[in-house]
Amino acid sequence: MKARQIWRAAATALASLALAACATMPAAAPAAIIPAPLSLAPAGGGFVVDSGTPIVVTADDGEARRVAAYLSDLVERTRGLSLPVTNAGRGIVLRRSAAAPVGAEAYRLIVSPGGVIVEAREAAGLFYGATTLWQLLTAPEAGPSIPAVRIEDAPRFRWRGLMLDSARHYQSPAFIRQFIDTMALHKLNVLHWHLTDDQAWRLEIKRYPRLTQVGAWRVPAGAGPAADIDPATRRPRLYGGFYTQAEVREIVAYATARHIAIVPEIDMPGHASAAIAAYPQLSVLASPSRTVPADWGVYRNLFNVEEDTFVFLENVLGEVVDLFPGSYIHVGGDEAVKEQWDASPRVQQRMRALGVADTHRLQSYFIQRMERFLNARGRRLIGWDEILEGGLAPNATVMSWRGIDGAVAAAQAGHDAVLAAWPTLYFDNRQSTRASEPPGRGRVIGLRDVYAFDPAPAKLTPAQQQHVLGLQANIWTEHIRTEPRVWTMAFPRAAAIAELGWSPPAAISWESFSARLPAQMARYRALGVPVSDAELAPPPPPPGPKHRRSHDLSTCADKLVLSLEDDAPVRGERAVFLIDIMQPCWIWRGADLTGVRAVGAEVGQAPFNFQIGDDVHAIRFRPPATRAGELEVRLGCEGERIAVLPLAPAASNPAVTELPAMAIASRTGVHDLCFTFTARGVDPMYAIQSISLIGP
Ligand code: TNX
Repeated sequence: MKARQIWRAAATALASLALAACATMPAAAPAAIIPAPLSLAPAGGGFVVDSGTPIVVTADDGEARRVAAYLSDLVERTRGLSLPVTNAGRGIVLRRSAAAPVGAEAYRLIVSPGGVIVEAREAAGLFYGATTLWQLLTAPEAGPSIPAVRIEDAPRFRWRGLMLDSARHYQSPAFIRQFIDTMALHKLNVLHWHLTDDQAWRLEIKRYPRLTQVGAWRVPAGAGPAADIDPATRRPRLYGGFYTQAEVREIVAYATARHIAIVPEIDMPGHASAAIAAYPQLSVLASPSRTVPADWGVYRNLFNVEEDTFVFLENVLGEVVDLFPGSYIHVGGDEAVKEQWDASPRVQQRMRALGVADTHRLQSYFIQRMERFLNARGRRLIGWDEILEGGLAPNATVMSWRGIDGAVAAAQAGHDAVLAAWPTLYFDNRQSTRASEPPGRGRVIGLRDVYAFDPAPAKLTPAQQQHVLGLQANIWTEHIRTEPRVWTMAFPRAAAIAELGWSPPAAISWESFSARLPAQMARYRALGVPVSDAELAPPPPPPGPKHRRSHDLSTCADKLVLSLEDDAPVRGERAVFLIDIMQPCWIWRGADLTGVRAVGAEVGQAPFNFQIGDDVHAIRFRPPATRAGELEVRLGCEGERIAVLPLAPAASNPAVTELPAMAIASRTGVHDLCFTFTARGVDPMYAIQSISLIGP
């Protein structure tokens, strides 16, 4: 007991010393709170929290008791302290109070030598106050004593979100819950859940069981998966999964308890191939494909506009509304190429009957019908910015992904908007040039780029800015195949989204944010969440003078650069290539050829599984001289060809193959080496894994 008191006194003294030292630093830095609070005033002394410190709630406040239990559990898991929840005593008081700051999400947090008080008008505010307290308890300087402080806090925006694509790749319910947990610790409050797409339908709909029986399963693209025979069916093994309604109800309750609204997305009228494979009568075509496709990109498949199809979609939305209690239902609306509608006599006939002049207006008619259905059930429709084309539904909210123009147009028309702008808020982009980055889109969007996103663009007048509900980042998962990779792509970039969405403009400072980042990284470690260390890791050593991986080379153009995962082997480690699929061509700038006698290469093949329409004809190759084709090495892309490496050894190996090195004439000095493959077509597409210059 004695020893403990002395330790406490020492800790308190240390803490106040630390505080004195911190007084000259920016206010937000020592507290290491992300997102930074609206206001924070350090005070004298501190309060010791140790095992046994009670969390005190009034007996009749069930909400406060729930927040207390949540906080106690979190502190136990991440600090190893066990804080009992009680109805009396000196410790951490959680209370709802009419004297608390105004706003459902606002709270006040006071730490003084006498104890901690978290107060808010509503449960959400209390919850956010508790997460801030948890951050104080897990800041690097958090010893047994937390420094005295007074925090008054409230969010800048109402919509602070992440979109997770569970269609392209499936994540387990356990993952979704942990993802929700982690969002909540950032005061993020919207999970936009992308549940249907061309490549899968992931939500159980009782009335239409084939949506998940058929629509949730596909054979992944490429030769590897095609040859991976499932002994049970003697057909290629299917990839997929879906969420049962029971699982969804659990997930929704879990999110609700963490003050996160789930906005489900049922994509229409495009991105509909999986639904059409399950119920071909929904198609514009007479005999559509009965299998769920596995290519990425934009399919031409649209729902038809028969009355039965609207009834089908309304029945689906009826079940969706029953499952998801939040205000917003997302109906997609993106990338609906109108080709099939334009070409179909039956669709044209329906358009005449409906009095709709063109197919853009038909999309508008379609979305408006869905809006009427949702509004009648007390819900609001939200869609991607294409729902502006052909006329916006009267009460719709626009999710602006093609830059911020959709938000500008929506706000000008008096509609609400959410910013989800490509490319900065697209977390399928890689976050550094390191070869260890998970696969993704090739553009580099680092933490700092995300943090620099302006959620109040000057292009919007102050009145229009009132219509911006907030922002979200989108985690599209074409190239994010596994759960650990979702973590890495999402965090800590989502911490920047949280701060942009919550903190006041005056608190937005990269210097301050990056000073708070190490504490946040320690929290991720304590939570067991495998996030990206791209921002804090030392820069990778410069690539060697004789060996380069594709990520260390430049692409010759910047058309559609992907960091693409090999499709083979089907199980186990796969190679990742940096490749511009519209112009597969790599440059090693300034290669020193002095003494180099031969060039070697490791190459892999990626299935060309991209629906890019006529753009595919713009991908050009030089003609091959041999059956399997060749890798050609030139001095500059139009210059002298100095080596030809036949691809025959790679032709029968779907995984990475080391080609025999080819001798080159001796040269001196530095040169730009250009690498291209000869080919007759795009599929499969060869890619460079690495190049070696072989010396004397
Ligand atoms: C465009 S953004 C899409 C998605 C893709 C994404 C890939 C939007 C509304 N549609 O279907 O997954 O690009 O980055």
